[in-house]
Amino acid sequence: MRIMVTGGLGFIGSQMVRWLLDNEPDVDIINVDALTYAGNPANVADYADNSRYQWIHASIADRAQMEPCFADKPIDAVINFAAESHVDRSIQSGVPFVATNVLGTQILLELARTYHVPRFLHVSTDEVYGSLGPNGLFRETSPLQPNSPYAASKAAADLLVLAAARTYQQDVVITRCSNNYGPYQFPEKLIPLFVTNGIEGQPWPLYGDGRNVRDWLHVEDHVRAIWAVLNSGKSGQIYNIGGHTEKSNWEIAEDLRAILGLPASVIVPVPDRLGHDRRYAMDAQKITKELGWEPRIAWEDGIASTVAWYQQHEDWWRPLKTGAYREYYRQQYGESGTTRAPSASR
Ligand code: NAD
Ligand code: TDX
Repeated sequence: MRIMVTGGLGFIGSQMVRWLLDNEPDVDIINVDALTYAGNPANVADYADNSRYQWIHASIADRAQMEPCFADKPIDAVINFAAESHVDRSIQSGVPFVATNVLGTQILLELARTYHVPRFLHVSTDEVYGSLGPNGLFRETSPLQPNSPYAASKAAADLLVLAAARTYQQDVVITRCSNNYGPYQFPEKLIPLFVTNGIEGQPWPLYGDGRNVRDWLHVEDHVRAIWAVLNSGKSGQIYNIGGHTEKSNWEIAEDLRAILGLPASVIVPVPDRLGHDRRYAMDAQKITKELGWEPRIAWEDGIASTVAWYQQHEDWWRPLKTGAYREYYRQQYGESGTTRAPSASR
């Protein structure tokens, strides 16, 4: 089976690449990745010479670059991870988010149709559903109410994928997952940012009152779910994926403080993210009932092994926190790392 993985040099896509090469001997992978700031060949360095793996440096938003990737040899499935993925960056400017997440998805859908790719799996997110109050869960039938430019671009892409199913009977499936954590996550996201700042002796900028809630899932459980949906999901369907692990950002900080042995003073409240969604929580019964998928990695084990990974892989994350990222960080959080002004990201 020849699978095109897009965004396979990022956090989740690279986990998919490594997992497939380790566990599915009949799968060959073409990894199409534009190598943005979030893409990193080091994420698949151990697999770069594998005869079943190939990386093509191309943007999904550029049809001329993408067409040869489809024309070369038949592809059995596309798994579309490629995206601009960071909410705070989308608050600075939504333009790259629309280009990759919306236009890029449409270009992929059209090429997959032209070249008769039997199945297209689109990786989406819980953020398309908007924000919950203290109770309730997102279901696949919940309305789309995205709030950030990032979430709106992901919701737009989902609608294009569903339109392709309806209009052309294209075989598509959509997965919507909650917040992932694990190794190789770019240190702009909450957990790797706090862990690496903790190791460096830097403060933890906690937005607003720190009571915003996310539902956390280990990235390995996410890629197992994607594999189940790719193989057995019903055409045209959406599958929620969640970890049954709701935690406020305060609770995350407290768990990380306990593992790293840091004082309470490491947590520094900073001004809130604009339009900050209060709570995400997934009802993932459909994928469990239909496909038998369930999360396997308990939070306590997953977070301990994740922190250990960052402790053991300073060579991976230290270079990422320099250069252009350092500039972005200064813009977001100020020189001290604690003076974040909401207007800085307007
Ligand atoms: P990431 O930012 O770590 O990686 C994105 C990858 O896509 C990078 O390798 C980047 O180089 C590549 N890319 C960006 N623009 C591209 C383009 N135009 N053409 C080709 N490649 C391009 O993101 P991630 O956290 O691994 O997320 C992967 C997918 O999963 C995204 O679609 C995201 O919306 C979705 N998702 C993420 C989470 C999460 O918690 N991280 C949760 C649910 C869904
Ligand atoms: O410095 C920080 N301080 C802080 O309090 C950062 C970076 C984040 N936060 C808060 C904001 C959120 O409530 O932590 C929570 C998690 O933030 P992010 O790691 O930026 O993730 P989130 O905005 O929830 O989005 C993530 O999950 C859904 C991914 O980045 C998306 O790609 C995915 O779709």
